[in-house]
Amino acid sequence: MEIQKKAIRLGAVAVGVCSIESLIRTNSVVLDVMPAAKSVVAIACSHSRAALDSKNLQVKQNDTMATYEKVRTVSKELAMTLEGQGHSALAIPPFLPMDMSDGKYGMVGSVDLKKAAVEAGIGSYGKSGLVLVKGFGPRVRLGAVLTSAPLKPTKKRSGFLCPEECRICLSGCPGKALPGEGKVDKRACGRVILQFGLRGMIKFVGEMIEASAERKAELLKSYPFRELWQTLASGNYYFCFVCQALCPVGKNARTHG
Ligand code: B12
Repeated sequence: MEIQKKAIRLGAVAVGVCSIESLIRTNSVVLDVMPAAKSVVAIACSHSRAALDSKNLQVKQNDTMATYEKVRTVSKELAMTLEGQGHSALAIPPFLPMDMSDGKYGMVGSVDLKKAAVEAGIGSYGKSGLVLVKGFGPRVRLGAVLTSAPLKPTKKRSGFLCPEECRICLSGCPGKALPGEGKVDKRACGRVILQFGLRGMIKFVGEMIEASAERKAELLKSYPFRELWQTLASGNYYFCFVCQALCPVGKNARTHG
């Protein structure tokens, strides 16, 4: 309970605890991260609604980086607090760095943070596949701390927050990546989101290798090259936020949804 209060004091908008077994059962944790782990503290930190609603892409990207930073800071602090109490504890990366080896390709986190959030009772899956948190909907970034401390699990939420008839996220998805029922076509989503991430980089470098001297000079001055540079310099590789921004749950105020 103390650790949950601390998470809120540090700025998380939701926190809960689940057992490591609940993640092992569903293959949602890479066990060698911390074989001694007994419990998982799951947290959510909130985006700025105005930033996600803005028409300006850079504002959304900046808010995303700041929210990830918050998740990192809060989860690191919680891990250090638990270690100070004599347990082992570590913070899970909320996005990068990821395992880039063959078979994982940077697409599989060491903990499935959505699953951890749901098991810890922070929220529930929405039709978009994102976890919706009461008062914020999907406008949160998730984090987790693994610890050897035998913490008491919080109650799982049974409610489904999506309005029954709502299809806003499904029909609004620019990549047509959301067929419904929480399913996500990762390839279709990635085509839009990761256009200047690793996927964009591979395409660009491939084109560069094949290009004539004249085309090479053109490519170096092109928009994609500038955007790829910015991805590397800033660490942000997200270029779509539509499913987070459109969701009516938690869109206007903390008291809604
Ligand atoms: C790789 C990745 C992606 C990839 C692949 C997405 C995917 N579904 O795996 C791409 C690039 C496509 C992507 C897109 C986005 N992502 Co992403 N992504 C990740 C990342 C880094 C790893 C995902 C992972 O390892 N999954 C593990 C695999 C096994 O999960 P899975 O294939 O989905 O299978 C699980 C589910 O099916 C689940 N499950 C079980 N029962 C049920 C039932 C239902 C109904 C559902 C839906 C699922 C479910 O159990 C399975 C096994 O655990 C996570 C961070 C993390 N470590 O979790 C963020 C993360 C999932 N992404 C996030 C976000 C916000 C996004 C985007 C909005 C992009 C953006 N602008 O930030 C989009 C959203 C697309 C969408 N509507 O889902 C957030 C989600 C926050 C939230 N509120 O839910 C996370 C948690 C990052 C964070 N730290 O907050 N992402």
